[in-house]
Amino acid sequence: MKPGALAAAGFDIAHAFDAAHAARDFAWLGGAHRLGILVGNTRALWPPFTAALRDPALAAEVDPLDRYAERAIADAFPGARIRFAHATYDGAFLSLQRLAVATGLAALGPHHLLVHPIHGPWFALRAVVTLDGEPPPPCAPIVQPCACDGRCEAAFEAARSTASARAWLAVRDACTIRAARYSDDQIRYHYESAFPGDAPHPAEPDLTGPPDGAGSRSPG
Ligand code: B12
Repeated sequence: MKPGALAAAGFDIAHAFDAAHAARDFAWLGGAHRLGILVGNTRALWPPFTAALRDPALAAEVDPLDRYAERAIADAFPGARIRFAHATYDGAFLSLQRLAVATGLAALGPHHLLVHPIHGPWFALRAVVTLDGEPPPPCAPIVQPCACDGRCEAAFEAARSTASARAWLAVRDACTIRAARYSDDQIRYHYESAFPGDAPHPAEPDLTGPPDGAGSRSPG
């Protein structure tokens, strides 16, 4: 495990948990490894990722951020089992948000975003890694860290009938913990690719179902 390499690549969240304990609720985690690590990022990802994008081969990928995350996380954990947030396993995404809640990384808000005591909703999950090693003691879920007046829920309800990047950004912006807000550049990358166009349109995809992958860059 090379935690320095992980942080240098911009993945500044490495939340260790007891994988054997968590596997009681998340059967897909079951296996020989006892140490689990949820890997994610905050706004710290942006400088190293944009520097890596100077590589034309990476920039030409359909989803450069997913490829970047796969390489950097595999590099940091040689030989470990890595499951990614953007990939499907047996046809389904892994419920990494629920794993983050169960292992005490963050709380789930009514807007379906995880809220971290320091970063608020301004962080992403990229992968869960399981490997040999001594896990920390099991950690209870944390209490909701934000002083929410329900504004995020109202923004979520307003956004879910649209495919508007602005409406979805308003959901995250409604959170009272906002010091770690992404840079404009990072916001543009995530939101304009996830929700192209700013007005609802009948031809736009149904947001209640999972994305079909092609052309939809990894959410962050
Ligand atoms: C599919 C998906 C979507 C779909 C949601 C479809 C749906 N009905 O679930 C769409 C394309 C709409 C979407 C949108 C966004 N997503 Co998204 N998404 C995912 C993904 C890849 C899988 C979610 C999933 O199906 N999990 C499996 C099921 C079994 O888990 P679950 O716990 O039962 O379900 C959870 C979610 O599905 C969610 N949910 C359930 N119903 C709905 C309905 C809607 C409309 C939305 C938005 C979410 C949602 O709530 C559940 C509990 O958390 C995850 C990555 C991951 N592997 O977790 C990212 C993820 C949840 N998304 C994320 C983000 C940031 C976004 C966006 C902001 C996009 C962006 N620009 O970055 C938006 C808006 C989200 C918001 N609430 O404001 C982050 C959340 C980070 C955080 N702090 O919590 C994740 C973890 C990806 C990441 N790299 O970090 N997403």
